[in-house]
Amino acid sequence: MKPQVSALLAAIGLAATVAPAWATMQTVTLSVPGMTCKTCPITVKKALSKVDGVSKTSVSFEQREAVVTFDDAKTSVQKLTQATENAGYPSSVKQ
Ligand SMILES: [Cu+2]
Repeated sequence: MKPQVSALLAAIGLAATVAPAWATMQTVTLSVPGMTCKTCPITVKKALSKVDGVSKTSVSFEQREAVVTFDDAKTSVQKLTQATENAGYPSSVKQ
């Protein structure tokens, strides 16, 4: 391998470890119909906040929804809905 090629690969590897250039913050609204009382959002918020890459979570009991801001390089919508489901509150993306 030519020296300049390995140097380039090392630079790419370093960049990917430190901060992927393609990482973007995304916000998704999840419909969480299973919330039945005012303490349910606490459980849902806690479950979502524990997901690596989630930076902000806002759960509304009245709207039965959770608005989540996350780093799409670290997590995905699927992981978010999985997290609420594991906590006992299946959710889906609100369109
Ligand atoms: Cu409840």
